[in-house]
Amino acid sequence: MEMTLRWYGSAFDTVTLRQIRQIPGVKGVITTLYQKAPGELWTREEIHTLKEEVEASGLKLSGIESVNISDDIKTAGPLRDEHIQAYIETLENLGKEDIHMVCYNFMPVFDWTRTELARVREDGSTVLAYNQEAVDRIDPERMFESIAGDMNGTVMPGWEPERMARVKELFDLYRDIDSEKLFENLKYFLEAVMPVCDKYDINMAIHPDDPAWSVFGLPRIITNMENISRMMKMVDNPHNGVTFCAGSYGTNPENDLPEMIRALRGRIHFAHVRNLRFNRFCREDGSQVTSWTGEKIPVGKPDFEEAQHLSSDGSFDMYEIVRALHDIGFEGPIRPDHGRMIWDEKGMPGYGLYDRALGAVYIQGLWEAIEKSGR
Ligand code: CS2
Ligand code: MN
Repeated sequence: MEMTLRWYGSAFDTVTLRQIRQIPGVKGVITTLYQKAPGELWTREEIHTLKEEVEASGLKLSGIESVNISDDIKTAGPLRDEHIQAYIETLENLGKEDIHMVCYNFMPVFDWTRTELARVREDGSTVLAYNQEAVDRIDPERMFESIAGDMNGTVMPGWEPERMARVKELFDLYRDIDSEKLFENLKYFLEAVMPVCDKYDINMAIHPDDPAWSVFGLPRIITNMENISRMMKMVDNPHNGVTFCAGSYGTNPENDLPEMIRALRGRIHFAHVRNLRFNRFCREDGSQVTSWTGEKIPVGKPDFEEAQHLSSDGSFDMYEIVRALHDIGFEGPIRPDHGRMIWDEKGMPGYGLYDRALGAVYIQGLWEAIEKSGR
């Protein structure tokens, strides 16, 4: 594995490359041209400038998160082919700049969904949290307003104010899109980009839907092993792989994360490792769930909050997650995912410096122990 941190670029991030460079063991960043609208072409010069900036700080540009997919591509709208063409040329330009991993997602309207960006925990830190009752109560068109006040002046991925201003229109676009159609549109997109990925050895790494169930009646497809297998089989090419995001698949406690990782050997191109704590969960029929770690989760509409990376603070067994990645010989970029806001930091919720740095070091500690004990 190659330890990295996500960085949004000097114009958007509160964290600097210099700070990232000082986190023990972090060798690279996962970044993006954050100002680009989905569907827009990334020129080779723009990519080159970004890469130079990263390299000047002593870090590697380890991959892109994300080259976002436009709503026209997701819904087979009138600009689909034009946007796919721009995507192909963007991949070509990335390939020419020696960048070989691209994370993206296929979630309709919203990227990840949380109802709180700053839930206060017992230690005074704040975290992102999700409460199903709050989702059921809220008018989806007001979702952005309800959390915007806690963004600390940052622009959060997938929640760009320009897009959110058109949220009603976006919902209309997806009116006739069910999961079958979304799968079809994903297939169309993947088939179109695979040749350029083959040519430049670019790994496409789809990010799961978060939470791993349908929200506001919108279809969500990248949620469990069955659906990932379907996605990989429908365009059967090793460059068509996944971002294994523990915190996103893990929102459904029935997703056995280590087992999924083992089943995905060779197709995980990028890993996001974080922990969360379930406060309540139940299946759609109201029944109780025992999670893959053996935890019997109190029954109720889902409520979870993000936790420290440490196993002891959340519901996941982080040792088992890291061990599974180690066992499949995972060599790609890995990053701590959302961190808590601690030590009075003000930054993008989930993407401050301190707690993610702690996460990066903890994951490396687990990795070293697993490696040495296996010898
Ligand atoms: C999220 C997303 O879990 C995560 O990493 O913060 O913003 C994610 O990066 C995107 O959905 C990937 O395209
Ligand atoms: Mn993630």
